[in-house]
Amino acid sequence: MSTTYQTTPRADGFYMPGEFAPHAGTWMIWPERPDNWRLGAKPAQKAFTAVASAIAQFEPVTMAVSARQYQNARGMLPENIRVVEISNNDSWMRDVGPSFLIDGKGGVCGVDWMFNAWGGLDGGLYFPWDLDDAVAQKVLEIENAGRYCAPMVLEGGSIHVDGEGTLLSTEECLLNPNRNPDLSREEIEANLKEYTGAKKILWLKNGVYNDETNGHVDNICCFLRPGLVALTWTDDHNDPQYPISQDAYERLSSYTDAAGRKLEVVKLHQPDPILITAEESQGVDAVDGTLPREEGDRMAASYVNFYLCNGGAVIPSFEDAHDQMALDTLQKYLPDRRVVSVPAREVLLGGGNIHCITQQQPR
Ligand code: KQY
Repeated sequence: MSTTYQTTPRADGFYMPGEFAPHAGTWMIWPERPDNWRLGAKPAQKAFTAVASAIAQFEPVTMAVSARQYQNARGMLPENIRVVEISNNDSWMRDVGPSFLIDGKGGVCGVDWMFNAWGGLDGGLYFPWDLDDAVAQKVLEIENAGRYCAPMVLEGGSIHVDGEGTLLSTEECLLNPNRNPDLSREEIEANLKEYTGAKKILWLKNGVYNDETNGHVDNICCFLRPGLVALTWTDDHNDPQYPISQDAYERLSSYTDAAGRKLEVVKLHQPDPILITAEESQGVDAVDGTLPREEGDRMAASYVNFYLCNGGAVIPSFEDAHDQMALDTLQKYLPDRRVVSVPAREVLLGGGNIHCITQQQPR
């Protein structure tokens, strides 16, 4: 049973913990739609299996899967991964799942944000999205967790919190008129505070170059712990990512968090530009209303799109010269975790990465 509350999380003493806090487990959704995932999603299913298996070394994983794909997913996934049937439009649990909250006294509940497929009819990535919009409620129902319905459109990948009152986001995404055209910046900030328990919102301007989510923060910057953030970076002044990361670095360096701390910024150098190949482009079904995957298009590849789990961190690798540096840097700043990398090109081809396909449920 899942109760839907008419109050707000803040009023009831709930807040969103940092991803680095202990988890009860991780939720994911199985990929299948052939107009986003090439070759009937077979390579993506293998990649998602590798991500789920990597996380399952550290904590329980649940894979939500459509009825059509249940037997296939059950057969491909290791036995220690729980498979449950949940209808969906695609496989981005970060964005369609609940933002889980805790009260510090053992209580867990979740926020069910409104979802419009990254922009609705104004630049959104597919139509319809009604099944995705219902995923958060179903997850909370399965977990017997209470539900708060937030009165605004928001994808989980557009926010990061430190669990101590600070929330990071980007203006490009959360202030985009294709999300909440009737809300002002002040009203959006007020909702963020009411539904996550944040006390201070730190705005970056843009997300990663060419990110089809309109610049989700989880691809450019995240908390490693309170006071310490990782930022995607490039030393190449001619790269379109350079001014974006430079602006983010300047803002982060000038901000203090909700506890009054200056932020320490760890730069994670991005991989060299990763372009869609002809073969990859041709493997995606062309369907009106879905974003085309064109040969030569640059994908929004970033090592910041990693996932923290109990005692571990699962980071993307791209067969790029910067892979090892990203792993070594994160291992240095996360000494109490085992950092493992998983090949992520097939996830990237669908428009996101490891963080985008996962959702933590706090303990
Ligand atoms: O990166 C994400 N959080 C989601 C990307 C969605 C892409 C849909 N094609």
